[in-house]
Amino acid sequence: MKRALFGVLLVPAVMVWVWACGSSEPQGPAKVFNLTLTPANETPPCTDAGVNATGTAKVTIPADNSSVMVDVTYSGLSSTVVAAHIHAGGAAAPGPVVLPFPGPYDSPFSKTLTASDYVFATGGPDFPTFLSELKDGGAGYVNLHTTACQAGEVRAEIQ
Ligand SMILES: [Cu+2]
Repeated sequence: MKRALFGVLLVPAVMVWVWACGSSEPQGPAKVFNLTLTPANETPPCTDAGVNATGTAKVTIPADNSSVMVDVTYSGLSSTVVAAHIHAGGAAAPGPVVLPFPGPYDSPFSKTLTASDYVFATGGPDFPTFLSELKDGGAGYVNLHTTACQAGEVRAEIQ
């Protein structure tokens, strides 16, 4: 009787322990976003943007939130790409740069960013938590900056 009771209590205890450990590190399934970068997504749009400016960004975040891979293509931009980033924030407003991509930026380019590339926004989450928020959508955006559009020429919210 005592032994049976112990078993009944032990099973939920183990389940709670497994659940607690699993949630102590922000993780989830891998996620892939296929985004279209457009001038209209800039806040505000750059008046000097190329009339045919466009781009794509494939953003891949693995299950363990250890890195984010970004594959970018673009065409029709007004001028040379001088910087490319993931910014924190929603689609409606500019947000801080949190993951600057190292150059060069010739299309197409691929970058893999890890915690050492991460620039903490004031009061912002740590790197794996930020990636977990990116997976949920609406927490950051890809932005390409050019000579003529220093504040950004094409942009896409990661969602
Ligand atoms: Cu930027």
